[in-house]
Amino acid sequence: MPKLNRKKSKRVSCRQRYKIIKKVAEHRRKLRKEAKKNPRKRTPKDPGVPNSFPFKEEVLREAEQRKQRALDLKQAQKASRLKLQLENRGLSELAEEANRNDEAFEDVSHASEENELKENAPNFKTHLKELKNVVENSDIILEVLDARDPLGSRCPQIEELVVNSGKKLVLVLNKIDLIPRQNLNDWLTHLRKSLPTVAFKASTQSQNANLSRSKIPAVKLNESLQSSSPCFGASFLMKILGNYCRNQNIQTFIKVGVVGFPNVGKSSVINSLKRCRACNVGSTPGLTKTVQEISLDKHIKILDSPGVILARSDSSANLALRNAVKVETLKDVITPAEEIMKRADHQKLCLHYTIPQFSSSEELFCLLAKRMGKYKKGGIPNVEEGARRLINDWNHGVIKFYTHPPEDEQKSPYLSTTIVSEFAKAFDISAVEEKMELDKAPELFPSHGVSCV
Ligand SMILES: Nc1nc2c(ncn2[C@@H]2O[C@H](COP(=O)(O)OP(=O)(O)OP(=O)(O)O)[C@@H](O)[C@H]2O)c(=O)[nH]1
Ligand SMILES: [Mg+2]
Repeated sequence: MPKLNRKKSKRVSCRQRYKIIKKVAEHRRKLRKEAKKNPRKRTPKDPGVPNSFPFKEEVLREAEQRKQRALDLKQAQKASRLKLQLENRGLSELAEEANRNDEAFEDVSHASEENELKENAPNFKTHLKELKNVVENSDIILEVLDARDPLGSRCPQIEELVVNSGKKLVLVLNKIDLIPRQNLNDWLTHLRKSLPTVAFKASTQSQNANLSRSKIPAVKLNESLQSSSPCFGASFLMKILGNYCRNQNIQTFIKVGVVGFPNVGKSSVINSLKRCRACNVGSTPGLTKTVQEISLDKHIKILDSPGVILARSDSSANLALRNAVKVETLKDVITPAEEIMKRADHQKLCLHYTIPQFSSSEELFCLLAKRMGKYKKGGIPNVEEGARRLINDWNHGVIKFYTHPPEDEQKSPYLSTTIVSEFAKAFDISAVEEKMELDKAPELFPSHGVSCV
């Protein structure tokens, strides 16, 4: 009779056995390798005081007192750190206040949009901390703005913090190769009323060293130079930093922090000043994740910082148009793409993509999807892909756009006339400006592009 409840044999095939042995060996090798990389220091065991020691009690009492003293010191340090934190709450308080103000105006319907923003900026807190460190540790702050939308990429919260902490602020109008000359002149006149402003075109060369720098002032850029990759405006910026060192009689060195929205070209500006690829650069927003210190010369050290968006009231569509969030992470690509379509010249779009005339945004996205061969199941054109293409082209400067300075001047409350004149004096900007011959510069930029309001 066959035996019931017969136990299953534990015998396995040789192949299986060797496989397990190999896996175990591999796992142990990996552990050993990791242990070698981060060796854990073993604290030697306290042997204690031997009983035969004549002054055992005194030694023990002394050790106890030492322990208590160390504990007291630690507590005092913690208390002073807390006090300092409360005093220096500056930026975080401003950010919180901005958040509170935003919440007052927020609608329930904005809840999903907020979630999307949070998903797009998962490192907001760490980046904010890094930014605060940069502001605290620098003597001068360079706020990099995108010349296509300078007001949109300006951050009043950071500016207020910089001005209140007694640091000097300079605006760097970057990517001037993407806007017409007249528009650049208008913006420079507008921005220079409040803060020292430098027109800049960062180098877009891909080599690692010897990035070329043009001696021609940035405002004299002409059409043939527009598409070239060297940087413009670096000599002017270095000159006004040098002026600051001279005027303040700096014997050692100054630290210059570079701040701004994501993707405005902060790292590119630093690379152009250093004339090598010192910082990582790319068209993806949020590429720089930590602060990086670079020595420009023996008198100037420059700090690169991650881009932070403090104005939480900005809709995700607006941020997408400023290339401040990754397009791939956007849940709703249709709204920003519709905004682009509203602002763009329809005929230029048709010519650029070689598509027929369209009457609605959906038709345009459909045509673009068909052009790219992006279809969903059942041969339906993928409109989201079409919209995404439009946003990407907008952000990469393929679809040209620029904004105009506002006609009525809105004064920033933190920029008093004394501060403005103090900044101008510290950088002695007018002396350098004269040489730039802003008014005499030839107007060679074509007024191409689509104006956006
Ligand atoms: N046309 C043009 N493109 C520029 C200029 N400056 C920077 N760029 C481009 O803008 C993109 C972003 O440059 P980054 O220097 O990485 O910008 P960032 O501000 O450091 O960005 P995050 O580190 O993400 O905050 C890159 O693709 C650059 O090539 C410029 O003056 N003109
Ligand atoms: Mg960067």
